[in-house]
Amino acid sequence: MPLHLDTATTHLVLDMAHGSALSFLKEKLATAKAITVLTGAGISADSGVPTFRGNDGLWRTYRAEDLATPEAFERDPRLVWEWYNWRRELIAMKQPNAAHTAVVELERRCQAFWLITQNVDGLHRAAGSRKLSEIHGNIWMVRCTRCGVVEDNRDVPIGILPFCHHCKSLLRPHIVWFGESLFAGEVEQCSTVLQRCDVLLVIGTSGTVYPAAGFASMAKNAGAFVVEINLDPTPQSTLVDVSLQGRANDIVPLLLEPL
Ligand code: BV8
Ligand code: ZN
Repeated sequence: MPLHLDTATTHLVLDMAHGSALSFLKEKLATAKAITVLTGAGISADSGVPTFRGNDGLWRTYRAEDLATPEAFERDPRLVWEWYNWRRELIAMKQPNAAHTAVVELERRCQAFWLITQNVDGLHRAAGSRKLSEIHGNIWMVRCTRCGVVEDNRDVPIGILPFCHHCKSLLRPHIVWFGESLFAGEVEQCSTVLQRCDVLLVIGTSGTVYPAAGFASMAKNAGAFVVEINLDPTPQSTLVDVSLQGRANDIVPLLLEPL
């Protein structure tokens, strides 16, 4: 597929085969003073973690509103815990992939680096990312519904509701559900790193869930050069400067190769 400039917008849709475009992007990243990365389920797809809205998607077997909402937990905490325990068992056997590792390398190379992930699978942390916001929470963390204590708890018993050992109240996944606000300070932290970055990489997200779905335009409006890496076009593909279509596992490491 040839490199073509869509005159209606300023974004380039380019085929990775175009070495010139690739070296342009590598140069951009190598000279950037501040880099922000936004990831979604697509970056973990190559580790074997199902995405939400793809054909093998997690929502396919379940409906988000039946499970990832405070109302669902209120109504049937056992069902919601069953779903999260099923996902925990699935994710526990997965490893970070080359895209996760490349993001860690970017953090090492760029002083003013920040990663915003929508993923709750913990694979960025497992790969070595430290400058990150897990804005939708982390599937390995639990939170007490009463005293609010948050703990890393990897052995929630299957089929039995977990209770807080401080106050004996019900524990919930420390995850942001639909209709819930992000954790205090996270949106401010995200807007700081989106407004300051020279380059924003948007990797593996369908751009459908807010507030994250608005992050690419926030960075673009603040003057960032925005690169989208996704298997398919998304609602933000026409907004970004460069749209690289392919697997994150293949593309992201390429951007870090020597110039
Ligand atoms: C909020 C935790 C303020 C669950 C998730 C009405 C009432 C209340 C709120 C709203 C409302 N209407 C709209 C809203 C806002 C709502 C929202 O955006 N809804 C959407 C559905 C319209 N947002 C919220 O509620 C947020 N809070 O707004 O607070 C507020 C509060 C009260 C009232 C009003 C406002 C909270 C949102 C957080 C929800 N929690 N996760 C869990 O994980 O168990 S969202 C869920 O979707 C995941 O976190 C996931 O990360 C996220 C986004 O999905 P993606 O990561 O993009 O994954 P997806 O499968 O969609 O796409 C994968 C992409 O990868 C695809 O593009 C695919 O092509 C690509 N891909 C696949 N393979 C590869 C690849 N790319 C590259 N390489 C590959 N190999
Ligand atoms: Zn408690």
